[in-house]
Amino acid sequence: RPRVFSGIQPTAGSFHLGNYLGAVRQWVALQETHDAFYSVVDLHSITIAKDPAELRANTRLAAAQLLAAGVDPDRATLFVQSHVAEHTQMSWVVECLTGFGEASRMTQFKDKSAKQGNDGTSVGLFTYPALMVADILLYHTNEVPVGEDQRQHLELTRNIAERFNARYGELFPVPEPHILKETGKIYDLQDPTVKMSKSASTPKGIVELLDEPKAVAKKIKSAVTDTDTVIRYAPEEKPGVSNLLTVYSTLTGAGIPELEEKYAGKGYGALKTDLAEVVTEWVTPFRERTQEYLGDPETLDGILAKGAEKARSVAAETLATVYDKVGFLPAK
Ligand code: AQP
Repeated sequence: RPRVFSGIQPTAGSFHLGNYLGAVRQWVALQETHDAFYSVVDLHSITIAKDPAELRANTRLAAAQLLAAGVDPDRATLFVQSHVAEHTQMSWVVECLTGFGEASRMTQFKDKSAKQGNDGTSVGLFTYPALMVADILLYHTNEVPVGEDQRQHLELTRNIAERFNARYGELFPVPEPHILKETGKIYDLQDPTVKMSKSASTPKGIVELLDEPKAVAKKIKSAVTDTDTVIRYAPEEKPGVSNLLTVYSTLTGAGIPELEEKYAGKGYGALKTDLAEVVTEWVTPFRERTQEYLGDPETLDGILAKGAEKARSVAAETLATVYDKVGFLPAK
């Protein structure tokens, strides 16, 4: 079976609709056909200062949400990144294979560091993509299900895999991004020209999956559309309506043409009211399942311990091979 690896930061507290439709939904689908490794990437989340107690709680919360979304620990290996020390060890090797200029060109770093200023930007934010490359390579990953915003980091991963293979001898498959055209970028409800994002969206622009269902419905109903009234999928011309149609279509399985036909001659109000119901019906059981997992931390921690053990066994073998190829003297 081909391998997939992906990660999600525990930073968020609640996942948002973009995380789910862009990434986590694909994780659930791919565990059926692939050997899947999914991680709550807590190491990644401290590039920006975090309250320790909150980080710990949010790590469990992220794992609970993944399980509630359908990640099945019998099918996929679910683990916390910091439980597998090989990630940081591999990361150093990747850093030494990455050019300073190459890392400086990462747009996510440029955007985030511009916002935080030089003194507010940690070196960890700069080396974040190297850690992500390490995450992926450790599992000999073939495919990486992520949102569009991760494409550049995936491109870097491919380059590093090739560079390692060329310098030290063939070891890593060159991983492919698994980014869906339809849902790779879910847009902010208030500004449908930018992605829905934890750090940049306003509270009205982002649907948090653990929000009160009523609050979710209200946000959908007040989504920004346009001054026209026609319900048509046209991302360039009508980004707001198109974004709503994407969410509607993905959550219900109805095709976009089918939805365009259903709402022909009806106003945006009808579309929003129905979509609010669709999303509410999805988030309500999701919230309940998340609470159930959180209510049983022993079971949750047990799943994560088992996942870490499995991940560690694969990662340790890869790291040993990497260390050997790089030329480190084995410890006796
Ligand atoms: N708007 C989005 N549309 C589609 N996919 C998205 N992803 C994030 N936003 C969208 C994908 O979700 C996965 C997890 O991302 P993360 O670990 O970076 O989580 P986050 O911090 O909650 O994501 P944000 O909102 O994007 O945070 P900011 O903007 O603050 O960095 C990834 O696969 C990502 O592509």
